[in-house]
Amino acid sequence: MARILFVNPPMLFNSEAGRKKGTGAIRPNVSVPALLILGKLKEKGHKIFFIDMAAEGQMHSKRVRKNIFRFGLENKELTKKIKKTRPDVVLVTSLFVMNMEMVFEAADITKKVSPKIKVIAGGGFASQTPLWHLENKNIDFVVLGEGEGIISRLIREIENKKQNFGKINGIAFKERGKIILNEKPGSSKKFNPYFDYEAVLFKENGEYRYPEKITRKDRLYKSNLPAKTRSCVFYGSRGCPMGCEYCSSFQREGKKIRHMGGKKLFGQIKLLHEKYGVDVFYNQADAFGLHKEDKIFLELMGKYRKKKPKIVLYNPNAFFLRIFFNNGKINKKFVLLLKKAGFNVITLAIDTFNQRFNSKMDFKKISFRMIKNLCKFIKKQGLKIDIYMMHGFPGETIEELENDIGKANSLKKIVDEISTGFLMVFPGCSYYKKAISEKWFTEEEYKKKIKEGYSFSKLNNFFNFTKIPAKKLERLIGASKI
Ligand code: B12
Ligand code: SF4
Repeated sequence: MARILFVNPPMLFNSEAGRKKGTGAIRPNVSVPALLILGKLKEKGHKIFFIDMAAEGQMHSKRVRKNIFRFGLENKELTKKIKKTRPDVVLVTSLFVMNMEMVFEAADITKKVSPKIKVIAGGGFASQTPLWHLENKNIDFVVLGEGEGIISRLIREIENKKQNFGKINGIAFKERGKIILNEKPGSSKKFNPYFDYEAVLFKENGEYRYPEKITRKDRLYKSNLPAKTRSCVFYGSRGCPMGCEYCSSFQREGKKIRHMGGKKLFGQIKLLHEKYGVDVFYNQADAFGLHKEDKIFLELMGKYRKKKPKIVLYNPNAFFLRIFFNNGKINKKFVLLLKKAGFNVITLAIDTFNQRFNSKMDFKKISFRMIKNLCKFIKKQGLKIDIYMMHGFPGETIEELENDIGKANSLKKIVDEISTGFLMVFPGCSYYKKAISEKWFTEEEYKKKIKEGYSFSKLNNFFNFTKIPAKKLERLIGASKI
């Protein structure tokens, strides 16, 4: 059996996007990949270890380049951990394009401690760009797609004297100087996960890794719970049917929602609350609220909270707006169901009021007036609202943006927060494919700009594919925030 260390690397942020040195505002969160992958490996009898460099060192920030700050444990802490745990294999999760460098650093440090340790990268971003990852000489393998189905086969093969990696689907690796890409298998049909909470939630010294004060999105999401309140995630389904052009995850996870079942999901919350003392929970599933099993989960939560009123649920990645409407009317029952289940902030993904760029909503069926009335109804229930907007779509005109911002502004008096982001083109999404094929930029230019701090939260004129001059775009968007 192998000794395996899973690394969640530090995070990089563009300081111009509001995360300045010393703020510690990186919002690390429990790694769902670590829960799933380590769960699988433990089941197979391997000795597992975990380090979350982002969460454990979240208050530690340093400038790495002009505007780029690194949040997380220093590399020497990783070196120490590797020396102490003596792994045969190091797993590094690579979810975000802007963190690519941190993944490479983790691989470099591992090989510095011992070149014999095998380094495997995986995750949404690694799956979209295996070749970029394997360009790093210290990454031996990339797992493509859902890792829990592949990882134990790969580790078994690494442990084998006569290795044949060619037979494992869903990996990319180097062989005699060549990169071999074994197409990923389709996603598993069912979602029946086992999460290893023990390994991920607690540090070696027994301390809880994810106190609520470091995981909350911002002040709006601050509950009135004590500082030591524990937080965790819940993840009940995979897949999203929406197909947004700027999304890099639905291609990977598929459009069909695979749900673990409402009862089972509720069982996770109960276990986390009763066994591990967790009170605050963040949803991480993309399509939460859409599937009938989510309604079953919410009903069960409502009943449970009568006995356990301390529990709070959040969905900081936002609910689809359309699930709040039924046949042209506000689904009041659903709002009340969320309230009873423990939500006190309703995060609404509007993205844009411009139909041209919004495939999630049909504004002929759900008008702006209806959305405004929904917000009023939610507020009447004593809940807070954070609406999420996205700007800077390819081809967007000043009139379109002004219309968008005008509408968002007229909600300002009702809602508590408007979160806005610039459209960022991620490898794997439709816009990226279009950008490469139509030569908006080259892959090399893209990588260079990432290094310079291309970010979701800061306009980069190189990636301004709208019809609006950068300065005007920035000014208009700045004025729309609360
Ligand atoms: C939770 C989440 C976060 C959390 C991350 C917490 C954490 N420690 O993981 C937080 C809040 C920190 C976060 C921040 C951001 N996020 Co985010 N986030 C997500 C979200 C909603 C879920 C990720 C997740 O847990 N998925 C569930 C797991 C099970 O799926 P998975 O990650 O793919 O993992 C599986 C496989 O990929 C693989 N795997 C994963 N890791 C590994 C490792 C190994 C070794 C192996 C073998 C396999 C493996 O196996 C896993 C199990 O099947 C995704 C959307 C999504 N659906 O993925 C966006 C997403 C990852 N985020 C995204 C973005 C853009 C951001 C932010 C920029 C947002 C912002 N405005 O600040 C920041 C970036 C922070 C930074 N600078 O690094 C984008 C990333 C796009 C990209 N290519 O870069 C995504 C894809 C959303 C989207 N649709 O665009 N995010
Ligand atoms: S709704 Fe979210 S997860 Fe679904 S396709 Fe759009 S961006 Fe991706």
